[in-house]
Amino acid sequence: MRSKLLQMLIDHQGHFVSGEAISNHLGCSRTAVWKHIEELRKAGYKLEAAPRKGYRIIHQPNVLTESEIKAGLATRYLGMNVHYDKSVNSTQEIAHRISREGAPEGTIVVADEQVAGKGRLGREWFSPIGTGIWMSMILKPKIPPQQAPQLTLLTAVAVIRGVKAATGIQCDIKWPNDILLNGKKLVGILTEMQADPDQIHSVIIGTGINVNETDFPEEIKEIATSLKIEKEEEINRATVIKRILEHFEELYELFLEEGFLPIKKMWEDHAITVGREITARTTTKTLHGFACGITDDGVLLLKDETGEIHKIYSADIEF
Ligand code: BT5
Repeated sequence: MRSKLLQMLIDHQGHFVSGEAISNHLGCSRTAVWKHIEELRKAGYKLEAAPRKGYRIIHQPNVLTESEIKAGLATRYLGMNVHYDKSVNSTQEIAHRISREGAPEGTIVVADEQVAGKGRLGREWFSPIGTGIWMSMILKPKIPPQQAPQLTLLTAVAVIRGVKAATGIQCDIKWPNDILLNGKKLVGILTEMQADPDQIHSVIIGTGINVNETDFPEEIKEIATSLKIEKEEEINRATVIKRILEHFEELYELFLEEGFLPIKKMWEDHAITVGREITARTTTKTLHGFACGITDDGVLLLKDETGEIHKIYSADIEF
């Protein structure tokens, strides 16, 4: 009910919506409308009420509650279930648990803060309260487990498009799981799986996006940035989430129908890893050479100085 009301007010942003129109739309009494409006006010929304005109929205708080994410979200299933907590260890942990307990495909887990946010290989992900997007998506694709890493690249394209749609900001993709803005890390993606050798139970895709951070800890100060730092204005996190989910669902459907190839082409339009000298650090070795491209499966190809081509499945890349 609250998301429907919010949606209606957001759709008419700046204009009044009459109490009667709201009660008809929601199928509830005028008194019930008034109660919902009061609830929204308590949650931090500034709403103007005028006699005979109705209500209009003046200010939306920068919150990530279920109603805020769902209001105006144009997806069919992604984000239809939102699991929101103010503070968690890691949204990945929660997504794994609720997925095992039966949460449907498309469920998203969002938190305002992570106290033990995870990067790859046990690294830490800095996730302070109230500023960024710390989100995990639960997917249950019927694909062979070895194709799951392609979903990291698909997510990168969806995030690039979603951020562009919500803010106008154009970012770049650094293979495999980083999105950079002006050369600094804006987004990290972590793809994890629950699977048997030949069957996926679920893929949990974690996305950490620096949105309204103005400062970072010493260790990442030089390498990290946020949308606010670059745009010099506060960005509404729920809007960014909605646009990302919409692009993700569209690309995911395409991926399930036609495979990775169409996604690969879109990915290449934004990738800055390819066509340059790089150093790739895998867990077992360090390779230097020219990044020639990615394969049709999303694997990075690196040509070393002897001309040998190496397939790189996962690594940290330096330019
Ligand atoms: C990643 O790992 O980039 C994946 C990050 C995924 C985070 C999301 S948030 C929602 C979900 N829940 C989780 O617990 N995790 C996911 P990796 O490529 O290993 O990069 C980690 C490195 O990035 C760290 O060692 C730092 O150097 C740097 N880093 C940490 N926090 C950062 C931040 N907020 N912004 C930019 N860089 C950061």
